[in-house]
Amino acid sequence: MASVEWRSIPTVLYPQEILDKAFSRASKQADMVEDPDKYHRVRKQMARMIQSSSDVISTTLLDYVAKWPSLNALSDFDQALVDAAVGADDFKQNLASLQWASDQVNKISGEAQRKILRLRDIDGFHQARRHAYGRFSSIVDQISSPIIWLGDARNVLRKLPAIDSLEPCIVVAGSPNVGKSAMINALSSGEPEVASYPFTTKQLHLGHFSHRRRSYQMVDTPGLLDRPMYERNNIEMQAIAALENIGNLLLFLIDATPDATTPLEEQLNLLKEIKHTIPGKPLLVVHTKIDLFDVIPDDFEYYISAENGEGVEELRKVMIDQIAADYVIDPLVLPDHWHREEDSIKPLGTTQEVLRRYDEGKFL
Ligand SMILES: Nc1nc2c(ncn2[C@@H]2O[C@H](COP(=O)(O)OP(=O)(O)OP(=O)(O)O)[C@@H](O)[C@H]2O)c(=O)[nH]1
Ligand SMILES: [Mg+2]
Repeated sequence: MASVEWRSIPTVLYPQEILDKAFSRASKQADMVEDPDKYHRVRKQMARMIQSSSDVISTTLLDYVAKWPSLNALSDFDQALVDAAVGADDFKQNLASLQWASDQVNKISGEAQRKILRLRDIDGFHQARRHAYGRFSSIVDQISSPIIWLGDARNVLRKLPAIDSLEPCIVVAGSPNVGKSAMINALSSGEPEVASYPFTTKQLHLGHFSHRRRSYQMVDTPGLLDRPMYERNNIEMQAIAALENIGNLLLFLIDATPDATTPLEEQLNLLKEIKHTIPGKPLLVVHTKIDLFDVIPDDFEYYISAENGEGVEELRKVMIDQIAADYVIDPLVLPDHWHREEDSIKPLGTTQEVLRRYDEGKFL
């Protein structure tokens, strides 16, 4: 399950559309009032129009507030993405103005209803209703820029990658064209998801594979970790911090073929810089496009070809082992390659715990 389902954020109506919806619903409600006495009929109709239009406006606005994810509940990574994409402060403030407007509309509606109770003439009822409508429109007008902002932000947020912060995540870095996307495709079971990053026009590949019931995510970092520090802006730095936060393992890809877009020396400089930017994160250096080599150089520790699949399964195993080694915090949860020695059987916890872990595939 993804931490945020950005795609389920509802469409945001334009301010005028909200008012139209409210007033047309209210007119229908007024038509349904039956009373042979004109005085009582008009009074009921006007009261109902005020009630019904304020209900529509306020529930529409509150529904937006409820359906938009609350920033504080998001993972650090998602918060950084939202901040990079649309600005976290704007996000909070604009949602808060919707809440404010909803409260105002309810307040005006209550006042208008009470006024109608005090009035004694048909003209007065009409006037009270018109006055309330005017005030509703003015409130909705006041939040038209937040509403329009939310509509635009929704279109940006819908394209964000949904990364599950509870599952392991492998961050793939390297200079342009080294084969990051191709590697993710080669390792993924099924079609990788293609999402947009807010800070680059490039597309981001998000791949998955599973192993022993755990889902491993792989994320591309186009335009993010592939250029020198001084060229990066704040937003990108923030995204890097977020990647650092969510990533369990960093893969640095090197294209050492003579035709590589970036000279090898520059790629190695970038590697140095990344080690410096993201210190303390497990990092594997992987040589790509191995099919273009006649002989694999001795100093290539890890290598793959997305073209013919060479090295792909070996790399997968190394990544799983590396992540598992990192995940072992509970001494009772054993790493994947753990095996029992006959003479050193350790206590494994209660039968139930053992069965549960067995069930989770931890002993398989
Ligand atoms: N021969 C060969 N070509 C490859 C291999 N992997 C990628 N390529 C080619 O290298 C080029 C770049 O591959 P991508 O996967 O798009 O590289 P990238 O690092 O994602 O590039 P950017 O996202 O632009 O930074 C493409 O033309 C691929 O076909 C490989 O294993 N062997
Ligand atoms: Mg790519």
